[in-house]
Parts: sequence; structure tokens; C-alpha cells
Amino acid sequence: MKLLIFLAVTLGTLVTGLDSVYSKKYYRLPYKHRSDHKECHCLNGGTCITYYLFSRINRCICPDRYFGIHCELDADSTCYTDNGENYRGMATEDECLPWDLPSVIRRGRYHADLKNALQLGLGKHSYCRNPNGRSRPWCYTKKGFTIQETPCNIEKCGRECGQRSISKYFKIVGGSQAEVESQPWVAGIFQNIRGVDHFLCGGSLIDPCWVLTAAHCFQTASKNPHNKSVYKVFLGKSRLNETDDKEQEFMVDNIISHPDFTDNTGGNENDIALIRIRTNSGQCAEESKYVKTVCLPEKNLYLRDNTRCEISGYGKQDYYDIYYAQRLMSATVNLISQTKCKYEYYDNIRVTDNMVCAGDPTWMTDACKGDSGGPMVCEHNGRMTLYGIVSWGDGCAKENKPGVYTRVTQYLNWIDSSMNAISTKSRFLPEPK
Ligand code: 4AZ
Repeated sequence: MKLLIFLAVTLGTLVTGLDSVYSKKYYRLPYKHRSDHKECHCLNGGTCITYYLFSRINRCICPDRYFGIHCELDADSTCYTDNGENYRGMATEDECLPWDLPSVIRRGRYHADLKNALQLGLGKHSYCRNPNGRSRPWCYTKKGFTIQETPCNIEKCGRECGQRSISKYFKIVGGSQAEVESQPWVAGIFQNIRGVDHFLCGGSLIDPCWVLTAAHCFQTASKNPHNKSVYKVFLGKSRLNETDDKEQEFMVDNIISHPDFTDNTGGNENDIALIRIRTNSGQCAEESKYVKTVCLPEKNLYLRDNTRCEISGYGKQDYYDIYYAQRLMSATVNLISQTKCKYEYYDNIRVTDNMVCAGDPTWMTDACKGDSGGPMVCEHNGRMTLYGIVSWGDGCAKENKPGVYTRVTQYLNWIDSSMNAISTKSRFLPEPK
């Protein structure tokens, strides 16, 4: 019965199609006809073509770089602007599920069957999109029997992370004075105590609005460590106690410490915190020669033992020094085997897989007090990548006692979901006065 109906409909369509082609009205018209018919909804300069033979089937003919039924896909778009809501490129990840997959349609809030799917960039594909105002494009991935939003690794346009203007550094413990241009992602966090700003910790700029640092910086004896109004963040700062026109100053909008941070093990477990920064007028960091973002690592990045990485900060030059370094310092350290660090230098209670150890083969250079929260960056694919956060160690530059760093690759999901939670919330908040 179904087959009969189908045959009847198909024949009917063909006949009306042929009928119109041979009728007087269409006699001189070609079978294909270019028009700007609105029915096609061709985007990006696509041309609507009508096939009269097939009962006026419409199709978009797309300019070179565009694809898709409505020319809605832009093959040349390899980066996103703002939060990527308008990203219509074809970047995807291996695990991304198609937006039209039945399980995505059933379980996801966003899928190809929504009325406004075309508007949101969703369709019969698995490209990264941001239909709900997250901080960057994402896609659904499978998680057990459910699906979850997973951020994509596409880059933001015009902001190339991990690229500094100079890589030379002159002469931390045993390190050298560094020009801030060589570590433009370094942040200095200050805390106001009884009216005086005191240097507290280092940090790294991972996004114009976000600094990544160590959670232990905010574990003070004070009853209200998260009273954000006592903190200030500086970027592009060469000297600790002097201001210049290269530096940018921010107040702290939010501090999110990892909920599972603990120092009960003797080390610092989950020693990571995010700070959202804003100027008095509500702006985030402005990129300059002295202020740039560092790249976050890919989630499976495991750099080899002995890889040379760089640490930088305003921390003490000796464990027993009273004062912090007055200038930004930097030094190189080598990554240390996880087994050696756990079983030879420390123990496997203090050192966990959420940490990475690094030191100088001659034990002459190391991070020290005040460098905490600051970056350990390693070059990967030509970019400086934040591989570790200065966390702890037994003294500074002590033989067989390497520096221990938070292993950033273990926290990429936490970083992303924490940034997303705040960014989504602040869309509905009024601007600060
Ligand atoms: C500290 O107290 C600290 N040598 C930071 C790093 C290291 C030791 C101590 C590593 O902030």
C-alpha cells in the first residue's frame, strides 16, 4: 500500500514537472534556472538554482569556500571571534558527535532538529559550535550512556597564545633577570593587608579575562580568604615595587579555588585556582608586547623526561631571604621522571599524578617562596605552553629536592567548566559600577 502511494506521488511530481517544462509558459526556459528565490535561503552569497524538471527543486550553488545545503559552512574559518557564537567553520574533534545523531536529538538541548538549528549553526555535521553562549565552541561527546558538552581545541582569531616578542633572558634561585616581554603571560598577585599592598603569588594569563594560579595562595589564616576586594593583579610588570606605563592593573572579579585542594598529604594536591580580572572600567587584559596569553596544553600532552622548560616569577632568590626579588626572574628547569620524583626524591603520598616535578641537574636553580602560582612553560609545536604551576618543594634548590608543579593537563576540564560557569552567569549580571 505504501509503495503504491509512493509511486503515485513520484509519477505525479514528474508529470507536473514535465508538464511545466513543455507548457507554453516555460517553453523557452532552460531546465535549470538561476534566481534569487527566497525559498533556497542561500547564505554567504550562494545562488539559488531551481530544477523545473523535478517540480522546482531548489538548490544553492555556493561560492568556493562555502559548503552545506544553504552554503552555511565556511571551510576557511579556522579560528573563532568573541565566544565563537558565530563560528561556522568546519573544525571538529575526533570524539565530536554529529548534531543530527538520534541520541543527540534525544538527549541534547541543542541539535539539528531545532527550529532555529540553521541560525545556531547546527545541522547534519559534527563541527564545533557555541549555540548557548559558552566561552568557546564545543560539541557533544559520549560519556557512558549520556552525552556531555566538550570544549573544542580551536583557536581564537587574532590571539595567538604562547608567542612572546623576545625569548632572550639575562641572568628565582640561580636564575636571571627577565624582560617581561619574554614572559608576557606572567601575573603578579597582591594582597592588601591593613592598607598596604603585599606581593602574594605569581600567576599566568590564559585568557584576557583569566589568570591561572595556585589554590594554596588563598589558604591564608584569614577567615575570609576569598574577600576578593583585597586582591590586585598586575600584568606586564617588570619591577615588583615600581609602576610603569607597560603594566596593566586589575581588580579581582572572582576567585575559584579547586574544591578538592588539600595540603594534608604534605604536598599540595589539586593546587590550582582561577582568577577573573577586570579593570575599574570593566575591561579584561589588553594584548601588548608586554601582555600576552600563554597556551594551555592539549589534554594528552605528556612531555618527555628532561624536557627543558622555563619558570619565572618575583619570588625569593633564597629560601631564607626576607625580601622578594625586585625584578622578574626566570630560569630553566628540566622535567623529572614521575617514578624518580615519587620514589627517589619524595614519596608517593606527597607526589601524585596530578603533579609534575622539575629541577636543575646541578640543583642550582629552582622556584622558591613567592613564585607559587606562577608558570612553568615548555615549548610545544612552536608555542609556549603552560605545563605546570609552581606549587611546592622541600626548600629551594636543595639537592635531590626538585620543585613540584601542578600538572595542568589534569585540570583542563575543570578550567573550562569553571570559566564557563562564571562567563554564563556574568552575561546576566549588570556591569560593575
Ligand atoms: C613556596 O613556599 C615554595 N622549590 C614554592 C616553590 C618551592 C618551594 C617553596 C619549590 O611558595
